[in-house]
Parts: sequence; C-alpha cells; structure tokens
Amino acid sequence: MHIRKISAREMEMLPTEDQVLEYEKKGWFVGNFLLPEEIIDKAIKGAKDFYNGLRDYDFSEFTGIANDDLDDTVVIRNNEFVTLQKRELQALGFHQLISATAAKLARTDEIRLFADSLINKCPANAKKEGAVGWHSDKAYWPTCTSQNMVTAWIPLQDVTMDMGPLLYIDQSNQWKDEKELKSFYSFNNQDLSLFENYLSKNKSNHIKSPMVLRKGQVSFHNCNTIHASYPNVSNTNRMALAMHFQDKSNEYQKAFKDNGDLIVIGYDQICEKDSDGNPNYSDKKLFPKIFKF
Ligand SMILES: O=C(O)CCC(=O)C(=O)O
Repeated sequence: MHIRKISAREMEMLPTEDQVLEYEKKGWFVGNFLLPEEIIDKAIKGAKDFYNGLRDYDFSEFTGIANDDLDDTVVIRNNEFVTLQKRELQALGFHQLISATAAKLARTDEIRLFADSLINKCPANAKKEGAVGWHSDKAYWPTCTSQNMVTAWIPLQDVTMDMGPLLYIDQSNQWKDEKELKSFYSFNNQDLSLFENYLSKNKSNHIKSPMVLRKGQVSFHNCNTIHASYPNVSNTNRMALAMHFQDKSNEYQKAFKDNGDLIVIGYDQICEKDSDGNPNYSDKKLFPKIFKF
C-alpha cells in the first residue's frame, strides 16, 4: 500500500504536545481539522453501495467479525473491515490527517489498521432500542500488548444530541486496572443505567462528554476510555465509521479466560499466523500499515 507523506500544512493541524498531554489525561480528543465535505459525501455513497451489496476489493473471510445484513427489525447495523472492501470508505478511514493525528496521540511513528466498524444507527423503534452499551475497546482486545491503541470516530453527518452521539467518560482511561468495571461492558447491552448507577455510587465526580460534532469533525479515544451511545431518537439515520488503530509497538499476546481457556478474538481467526502459529498483528493484508511519519 502506498503511504502518502503528510504535507507541511497538514502537520500544522496535528495535536500539539499540550493537546497530547490533555488527551492522555482525559482519554479523548477532537481533531484540529475539518475533513473535506467531498470525501464524506463519497463515503456516504460508498456506504449505501456497500449496503446494496457492491464491493471494490476482495474480502471473503467473515468468521468472528461483524457483518450485519439489512434487517428492518434491527436498529443498529454493524459491519467490520469495510475499508478493506469499499474504495470510498477506505479513502475516508485511511485519510492522512486522521491516521497522523492518531499517531501523535499514541506517540508512535507508525499506524496499522486493527479493525474498523461502519455503524448505522437508525431512528429508535417503539422499544427505544439502539443503544451501544458501555465498554472500552481494550476490553475486547486482551490479546493486544499495547495500551496506546486509538480509535477515530468519524460521523458521516452532523451529530446532534438526539441522534445518540458517542459518549465518553472523561478520564476513564485511567481506570483500566479496575477489573470490577469490566463486568458491565457489552457493546450490545441496551440497559445503560446499570453501569451509570454504579458510577453514581463509586465515581460520583465523573463527567460524561457527548460527541456532538459537525460533519467533518473526528473524535479520537484511547482504547481504555469507557464509552457508549444512547438510541437515536431523531428522524434521521446516524452513520459513523469507527477506525481502530494499532501503534507500532502493538503485538499479539496470549490471554486467558478465568477458566483457563485461551481467548481468541474475532480477528485472530482470520489473520495470518506467525511461525509459532500465533496471530500476526502485522499481517499486511488484514492489518496494513496506513501511516508513517
Ligand atoms: O457509534 C457508536 O455509537 C459506537 C462507536 C464505538 O463504540 C467506537 O467508536 O469505539
């Protein structure tokens, strides 16, 4: 894959040292740039074509990854590795300003893809479903050695409060060793109040920050930052592309369940294996290098 060098003008839009320090404290950051509208409009068309079954690149192994079909009864549609399937989504997700910002925040000089997720949150149904449950991304990736992986959340339209914006808990990246919290995590859990009651009792000063963003803005979060989103109670779809990035140092490590079983995450099932038979998180096909300073 050809990696375009970042221009001097783009360099000026990357986070400053003070902003990186603030991100390390708070766990999230909104980029200093606004993406060109044209790239997002093309990505919207690409997403619609993707939902209609069109693909630009071969990607045929879906074991263990989200690959939802259009289903009128389900309010959230989640599809992973769409940037390796559709050209316009790749142009957006691999945009240099996004990956360079992630590199700065992770204090690395190289970024590899780890996964991506195209999420279409339709207007909530009568049961008011459509929440994304509280979780940290790292809780899903115990097989990663890095604590500095970064997710970029790229809305494909303005996101207002009624559309169920991504919601961060400030400084929750610093709670990464509190095992009790993990029992609440689940992307698919529709009941956000259970964890919120826990927070009221145990973290009474916590601050929730909703990502009410304009089209073109991008928010970034550390893999340990706890986040969720409420149902979309507006009348329009809320579409977003989440890009999960590895810093250069990230490698596979063996991780085990409480009962001693080996944890195998979805991506482990479809990536290349190293000479010991372990997942290779530098697999050039599934986890391509997309940025280098
Ligand atoms: O779009 C959402 O509501 C969820 C996104 C998410 O979980 C993520 O960006 O890590």
